[in-house]
Amino acid sequence: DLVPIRRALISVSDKTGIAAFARALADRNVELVSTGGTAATLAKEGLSVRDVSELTGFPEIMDGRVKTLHPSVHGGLLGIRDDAEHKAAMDEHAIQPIDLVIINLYPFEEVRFGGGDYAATVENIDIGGPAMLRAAAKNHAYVAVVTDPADYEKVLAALGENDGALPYRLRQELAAKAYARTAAYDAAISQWFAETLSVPTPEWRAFGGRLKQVMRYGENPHQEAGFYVTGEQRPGVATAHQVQGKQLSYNNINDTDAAFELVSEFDPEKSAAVAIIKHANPCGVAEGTSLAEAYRKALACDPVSAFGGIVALNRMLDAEAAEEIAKIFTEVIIAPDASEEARALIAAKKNLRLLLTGGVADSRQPGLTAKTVAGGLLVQTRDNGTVDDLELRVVTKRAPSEKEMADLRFAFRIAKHVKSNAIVYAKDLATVGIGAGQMSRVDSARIAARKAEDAAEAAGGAPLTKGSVVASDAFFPFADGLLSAVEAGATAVIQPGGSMRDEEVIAAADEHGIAMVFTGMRHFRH
Ligand code: 93A
Repeated sequence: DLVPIRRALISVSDKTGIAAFARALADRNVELVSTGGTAATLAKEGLSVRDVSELTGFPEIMDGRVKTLHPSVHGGLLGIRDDAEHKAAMDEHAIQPIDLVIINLYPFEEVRFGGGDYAATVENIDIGGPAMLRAAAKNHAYVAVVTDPADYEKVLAALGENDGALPYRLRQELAAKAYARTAAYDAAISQWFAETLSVPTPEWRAFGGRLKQVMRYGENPHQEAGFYVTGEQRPGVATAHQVQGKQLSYNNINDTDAAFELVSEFDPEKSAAVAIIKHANPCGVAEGTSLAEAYRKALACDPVSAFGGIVALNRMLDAEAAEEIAKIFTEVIIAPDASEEARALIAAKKNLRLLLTGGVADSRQPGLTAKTVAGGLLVQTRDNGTVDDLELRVVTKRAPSEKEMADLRFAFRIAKHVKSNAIVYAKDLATVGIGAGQMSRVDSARIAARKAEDAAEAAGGAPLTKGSVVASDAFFPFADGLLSAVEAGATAVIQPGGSMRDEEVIAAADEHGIAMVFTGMRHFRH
């Protein structure tokens, strides 16, 4: 099952490590054939390399759009070496067998996510590269295909161990990798079209990202898991730099994402914002003039749940905030950046992971999200609606005061990131009670109020819901949810509106002197 490697075709956009790899092949008397740019790179390194146009007897044309798309190349990749007819065809047309191809593709993802314009993005759709990858992978019985520079060393080691040949098992593994790459590549292209046209793609890039990390386990220890990245350059958990601490777990990644997406709703130029997340739901969020102040306010919402939580910040972590956060057990901190002093403080807590993103995400950015169901995949555009872009309509006799309005906007911003049914009490730009994930809205309202009472009791004060405002992610179907908020002490309400019983709910609000605004936008999150 060994294939001796005599001729290699090299065509790479990412030229990392290619010269050393090619040199090692040349040292094993492997003939090198290459496309224009790659051939030039290798020649500059003093390697003797044949140009692919010499092999095809045809020049590269159309700015390289057609350079390897030729029967001499594809015949050399696809020919079954011990099939009489294939051999006869190869002889008749002077097709030389290619035993090894080393290809990585035009950087479509980099150009796309790097802000390349339409024409540049289209031009970076590689056609010849994927064709060769797929051809070589199909004929893995006779050909080895390498597409990841990380595999160069492995291939050289195998050549060394097998006297210049490559074993079947390795060729199979490399073929699998080649198809994973072309699948992800085409998925990224279709995804780009879908986003450009602002419609979910019919062929979603299902699991089409690149494997970034294999987790010890998934949501539970008996489940296996991996983290795939799409290449989208959105500041967040996938692109962040981890400064310290052990590997993130599956749940950590999920929660860290929820945390950072939430603080990304807050413009760092306007205020410092902190979110503390547990099980993908916030248990405290606040804005402040400093991160430390915002953190203290966020923590006061539900200090019990915050234990072992994930903390996200919208500004550079400073020493004062680092000191505050380090006071209780925290799993992960994610922030755009961290000062030297803050890093040193965090370094003393070995197990605390610190992730730096380089910035906050754009909450208005379009995009797609996906979720699996049995036998399928649900795809939708990202919920990039923000309260800032909505026209809030006062529906009650009393209009909210300026202060109430600020808290209402704040609360609705948070409600978007709380699992439905979501009820969020807020006061002074801090959450004071959050009810999440209940099957009935009135239960969420009661839980939120009770959590506020618990927190107040622990702190020895009056429940913070007194004189608070409340946000609901979807309309109140009945007046009961609203009445429960009134009972807790809320003075103003923000909700989408649109219930058949809106009139009833508005009347109940008026009766209690409550100010209420409708957003016209719902933020379900399941
Ligand atoms: O424009 S292509 O789709 N047409 C081709 O025939 C072709 N052959 C190889 N792109 C093609 N390639 C790609 O060129 C390879 O996948 C590789 O990414 C790149 C290497 O070009 P160069 O060696 O000129 O730098």
